[in-house]
Amino acid sequence: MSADGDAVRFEHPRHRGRLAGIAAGLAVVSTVVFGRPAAVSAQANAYCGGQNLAEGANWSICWEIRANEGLAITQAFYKSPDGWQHVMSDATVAQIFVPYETGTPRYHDVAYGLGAAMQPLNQPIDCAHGSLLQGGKVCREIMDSGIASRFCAGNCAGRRGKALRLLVSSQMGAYNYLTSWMFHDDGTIHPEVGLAGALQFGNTAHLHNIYWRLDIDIEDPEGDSVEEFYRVAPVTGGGATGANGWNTLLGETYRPTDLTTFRKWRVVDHNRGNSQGLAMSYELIPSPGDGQLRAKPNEGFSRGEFWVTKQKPGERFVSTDDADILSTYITGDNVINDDIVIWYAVHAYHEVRSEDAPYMPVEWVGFHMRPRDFMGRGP
Ligand SMILES: [Cu+2]
Repeated sequence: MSADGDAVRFEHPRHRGRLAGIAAGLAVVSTVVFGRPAAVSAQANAYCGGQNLAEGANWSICWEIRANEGLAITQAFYKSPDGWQHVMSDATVAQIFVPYETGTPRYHDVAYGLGAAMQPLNQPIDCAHGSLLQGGKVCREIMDSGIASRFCAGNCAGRRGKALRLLVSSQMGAYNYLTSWMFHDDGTIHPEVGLAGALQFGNTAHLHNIYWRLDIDIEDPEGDSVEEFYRVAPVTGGGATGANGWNTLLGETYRPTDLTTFRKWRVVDHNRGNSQGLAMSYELIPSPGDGQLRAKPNEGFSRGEFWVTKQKPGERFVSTDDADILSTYITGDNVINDDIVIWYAVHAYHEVRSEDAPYMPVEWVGFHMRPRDFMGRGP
């Protein structure tokens, strides 16, 4: 599906300066159906080809453009020392919710259409070492990602890392959102949104709450569970000792971030072991310094940063101007040993500064997912 052929057609609320119902905009998005992975060790070329197949930095990826979410990663396979392995089936930015501290406006940018608002990229500036695809609106690039490993014992040895990156730019009113997915050669996935453009309402403070939707499938869609990490310091240790563990989330739910316990989450398949016999997983690491937003009672999607739901066709969005959608996906289903979807929100507080005019320096907001016992050793 292309953004041009299936764009959401309605007046852009950011241009009107007022809100209106746009729920109808979500209805026009076509349903994309994927087959199940053919077998362990398949690669993305079993699902897509041409410009929609991106390969490099140990990754093999399918992507497409959707009217609402913009850039969607539809398959991701990683080549570990153990061979090609399936990591992810579908991943998108599912909402950018932008409430202003004065109470209004409260924008729901994915409902308005990040894909419909995509703009051509400028090769030397936006995509210096990559290729422009989709009529110049998508940049595919292999990037240098710095020092990847280093060890010294007499002589020093190191490895330079690289990453496969896909990037698009959407102009939403005065704002310009850059959607970026970086796939590092050590298996780390780094989704980011770059906040750029110009200020929409002068110096009014506001938040950009960015929700990602991630269908992580460890080797196959089945058999996945979600676990939450904690670190505690037993009183008996006098502060000198610590202990940690993982708690399984039993049913569909939402969870807040918690820096005091080093909270993070992982999608784990207890039916799939690495060459050391450990359950294969991918973990989600919150960004340090990220805050929390608990908004209006009818904005239930703001009750937590991390959500887990059972995978169901059509459950793709967080909210519209009129509706809290994500909360309605929490229906009590079990999420143990199943095909599950995780949702993660990052909150960027924008206290306007003089340097934001005339054009804002890009502020990148995101998080990391990385393999945990996914392979038997490091790359
Ligand atoms: Cu802002």
